[in-house]
Formats: sequence, structure tokens, C-alpha cells
Amino acid sequence: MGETNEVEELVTREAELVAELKDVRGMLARAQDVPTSTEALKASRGYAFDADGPLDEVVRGSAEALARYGFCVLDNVIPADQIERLREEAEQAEINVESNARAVREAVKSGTAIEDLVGKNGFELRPAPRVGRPPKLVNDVVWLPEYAKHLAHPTTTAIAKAVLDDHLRIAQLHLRPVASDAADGTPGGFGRPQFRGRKDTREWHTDWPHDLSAYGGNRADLNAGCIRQPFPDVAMCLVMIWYLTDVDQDSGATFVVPGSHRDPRNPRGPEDGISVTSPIPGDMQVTAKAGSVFIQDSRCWHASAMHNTSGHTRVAIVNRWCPWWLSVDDYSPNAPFNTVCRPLNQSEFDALPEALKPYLRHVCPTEADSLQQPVLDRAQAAAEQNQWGFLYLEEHPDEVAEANSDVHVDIGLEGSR
Ligand SMILES: O=C(O)CCC(=O)C(=O)O
Ligand SMILES: [Fe+2]
Repeated sequence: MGETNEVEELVTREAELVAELKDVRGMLARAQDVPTSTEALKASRGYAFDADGPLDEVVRGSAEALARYGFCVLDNVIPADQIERLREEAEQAEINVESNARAVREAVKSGTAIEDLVGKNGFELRPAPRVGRPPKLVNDVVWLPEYAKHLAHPTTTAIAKAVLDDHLRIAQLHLRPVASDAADGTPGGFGRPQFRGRKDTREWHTDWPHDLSAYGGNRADLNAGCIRQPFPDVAMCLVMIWYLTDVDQDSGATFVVPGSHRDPRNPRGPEDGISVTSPIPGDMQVTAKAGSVFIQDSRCWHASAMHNTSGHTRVAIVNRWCPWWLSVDDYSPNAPFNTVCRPLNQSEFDALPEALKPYLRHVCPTEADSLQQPVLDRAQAAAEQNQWGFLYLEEHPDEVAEANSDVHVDIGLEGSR
């Protein structure tokens, strides 16, 4: 009986301390002028950093915002005098991507085997990097040569490396226009016209590899895989949305729920009781100028705007950056149309800017991929540390048994019950 009381008392005290710790962390953040509410975050744009600022400060601030809010915005990534050119290129690329996809779909529908379309005029298909897979639509980057010069920007890649790991791969790349209200009365916004135009509706989701419906639901041929809920508290993919038009609440800015990347629920979670189409308290749209990059942890709850009353299409390019240890294209074995690792042939790969090549090597079947330099440096340092231990054993046989006597490892008790 006495023991039960003691356990209960300790459980209560633990809960009180956890609540107090949360309060103290909130006070500390406020004392450091860190926005802790959506209103404060919107008003201050405390999620935004200037790409022209000192690299280490910008990387630290962006990584902290990604950890705290699940997203950040990097302003001024693309120089102002190049934006118009990139926007025009992206608008033409959208037409090319769509007409290519349509041509392939129609040919396949009328009975031609997709393999027979490779190399044929009017169809841009490329062999998939993995043997046994059907060919896929060519990577959209082939229609974005000017944009490709910016895609491996030193600041965005430094942020991704700081958050994910040193060897990165671009797992997906696609355009994402958000139409404006049309002259014929079709409302602006993302998605099917019948659902567009309302400011009070959303299309909440999280992105691959945290996209719960995994592009294919129960279709084994299309399912690209999804991490199981509750998601481990690890950033596994950074989604970068490169805005080529100014965005705000009227012009197609991305919706986010700050802090949602660490919430165990998910808008599509079958047990979580959330409507993907309804606003969520605390949600917000970012604001950003053309040439900025919105970066989010793929776990962050977000949505394309279902309205755009600005009078112009929101032009944006989306890419998903992953660390080397994430299996980026192992599933959806028969999905020529999805955006996963769309391939490049050797000459298309060779034409990429040098700085971009390391991040797209894996989509070119004839290009040997190898780990990027910092990963090799780390491994070399570890190999030398290992050798040093054996040298110590050889040279100090009488001291070796005591050399680790000051290394103490705690048994972690937090959350262990
Ligand atoms: O359109 C946007 O702002 C968001 C795009 C998005 O959620 C996606 O491409 O997965
Ligand atoms: Fe998304």
C-alpha cells in the first residue's frame, strides 16, 4: 500500500515537473524574443532569414526554426534581376511537363507498351535507374536549365546538410502552380475547381516519406512507402518550395501549422479525427517575395492555398531533399508518372551545373554514384580513431584496461515507463 502511494506521488511529481519545464522553456523563449505563438510568428516573420546574411548565422537560425516550427523561409536566394527569366522558364516548363505526361498517358491508354515509347518523337521517357522497372517521365530539371543554376544554392544546401546529413539526394522535383481566378469565373486556388476559391478550406497533408497515403494507398504497384505513425522525432526530408512570384494570404502562400512536425497526430491519420479540409487553430500562411525559398520538415502539416485572388498564377518549384540513408526510390515499382526520382540520361546529367551534380547522380542510371566528401572525411576520422585504440593496446598493454575509466554512460530514464 505504502509503495503504491509512493509511486503515485512520484508519478504526480514527475508530471508537475514536466509541466513546469514546459513553462520555463516558454519563458526562456520569450525572454530571448523567440515568437511562441502563431500571431507573434506572423507579425515578426521570425521564421525568415536573409540568404545574404553571414552563412553560419543563417544556417543556425534556419535549423533552429525548422526544429521549433517545422519550417523557415530563406529570403533573397534568387537575385531580383533573374526572377522574371526563371518565372518564364518555369511557366513554359509546366506546359512541357504536362503535355509530355498527357502524350504518354494517351499512348499507353490506346495500347502502346510504355517501353516502346522510349526514344520516340513526342515522348520524353527515360530508363529508370533500377533494372526491371518501366521507364519514367524525364526529370523536370531538363526544362529548367536556368533554375538549375540556383538549385544547389550554397545556403539552402548548407541548411539541408546541417539538418539532415552531409550526403544529400534530391528525391523529387516538380512545379506547383496555383492558378488565380480566371476570366470565365473559375475560382483560383489549388486542386479541383469545384473545391477552389474558399479561404476557409485546406488540403492538409504531410510530405513523403511522411505522406500517409503514400501516393498509392493499397496499390502495391504505386505505393511509395510511408513512415509508420507515430513518426520518430527525426528530420528525414526537407521540402523546398522556390517561390517565383510574391506570396501572401491572397496570392497562394503555403499554409502551415507551426510546431505540427512534432505532433504525434497527422491530418490523414486514420485514428486522429482531423478533417483535411478544415482550418486548424493556429494555422497560418507564410509571406515571402519572389526569389525566396520556403523550407519545411516533411512532417510539418501544410497545404497549398485553395484560393488565389491576386490576379496572377503563383509560380513555384518544389523539391524534396533527403539524406543518403533514406531509401528514396525503392518502392512504387510501376509508377511512370509519379515525381519520385524522375530519371536523366547521361548527356542530360552531364549538362547539369557542377554544383548540382552530386545531388542528382542517383537518377542517372549510367552515372556511378558515390558518397559525398564530408561523409568520407567522417569515416576516415572514425577509422583512425579505431586504429588508435589498437595502437594504444599494442603500445600500452598495462594501461589499456583503465583508459576508459572516466567514461560513464547513464541509463536514460526519461519516458521509460
Ligand atoms: O503549393 C504549396 O504551397 C505546397 C505544395 C505541397 O504541399 C507539395 O507539393 O507537396
Ligand atoms: Fe506537400
